[in-house]
Amino acid sequence: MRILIAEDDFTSRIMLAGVLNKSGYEVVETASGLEAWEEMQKPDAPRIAVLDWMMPEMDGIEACRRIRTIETDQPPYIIMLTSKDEKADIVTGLEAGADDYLAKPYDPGELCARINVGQRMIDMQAKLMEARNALAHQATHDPLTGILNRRAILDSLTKELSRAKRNGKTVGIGMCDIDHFKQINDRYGHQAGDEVLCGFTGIIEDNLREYDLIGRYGGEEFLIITPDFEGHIFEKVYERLCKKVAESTIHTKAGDVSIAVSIGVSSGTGTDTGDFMIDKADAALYQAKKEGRNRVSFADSQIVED
Ligand code: GH3
Ligand code: MG
Ligand code: MG
Ligand code: MG
Repeated sequence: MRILIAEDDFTSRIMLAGVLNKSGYEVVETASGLEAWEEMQKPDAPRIAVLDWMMPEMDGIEACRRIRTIETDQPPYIIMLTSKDEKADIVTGLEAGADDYLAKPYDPGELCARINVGQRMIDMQAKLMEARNALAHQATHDPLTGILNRRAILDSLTKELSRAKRNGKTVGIGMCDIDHFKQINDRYGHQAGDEVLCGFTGIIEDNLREYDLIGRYGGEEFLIITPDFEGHIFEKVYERLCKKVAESTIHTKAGDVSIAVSIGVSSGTGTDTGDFMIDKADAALYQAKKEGRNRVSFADSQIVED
């Protein structure tokens, strides 16, 4: 763990660095508040800072105030070192954003104990952030396939439509439904069916551009969002995806499985709603199924004309 120290007095700085080095910390030494402020703005800044109160140029309080203006979800733990131990000054230090303070001359053992508290706070903060990120991931992803879930892909569609409104471009969506999927479950078992769903999303992801999106709409139905497309390319993307799925073999524990998919495609601009686009894509999907499956049907035929 790296610790930043800011101490203008040379002897005090050497002593402080010595105590911390001895306790196994890597020390970043600075001799003024300004230097400390510069160090703490770096992307890999230390997570604990021990700031002397009285320093020329910029004191510890001002450095602390500035450090607290940095927008981050990993704020550093700041300990102020002060020879002033009057109540009002302590209040000023804590109000400037310090987490703790220690009066000079300090006892090295106490300093290390307080730094350990800081370390515990930082570890706890990291665990909380990890848990928060895991929850956010769970709330937006499908547990089986790992792709976006229904809510998240619909949110993405709303976002893409508002972007289209700003830039005047078109958003395409493809509602995909695996053909005769029930038969795959019946023939190979439900677990193999699950593997096929994962294999299917893998094939699609491998063939999408990085700014295209796929989400699980429900069961064996998936929604693809293709933003910013010109009409003719737009058609080809979905045709290509449909062909790729039909050509691929998905390996499962129950054996190799071939599948096909039907896709209903619609397009919208910023003035359309997601619901309207999905209704149109659903109708096109129904058409693709009716015409024999393993094909793409377009709701807005004008977009495919060059
Ligand atoms: P169609 O070509 O008309 O789409 O026929 P289909 O058999 O694909 O359609 P149907 O709606 O009759 O069946 C869909 C099946 O998908 C039924 C359901 O058990 C299965 N399914 C839905 N979710 C999952 C899942 O998470 N895992 C597995 N293994 N099967 C699923
Ligand atoms: Mg000083
Ligand atoms: Mg279905
Ligand atoms: Mg189906």
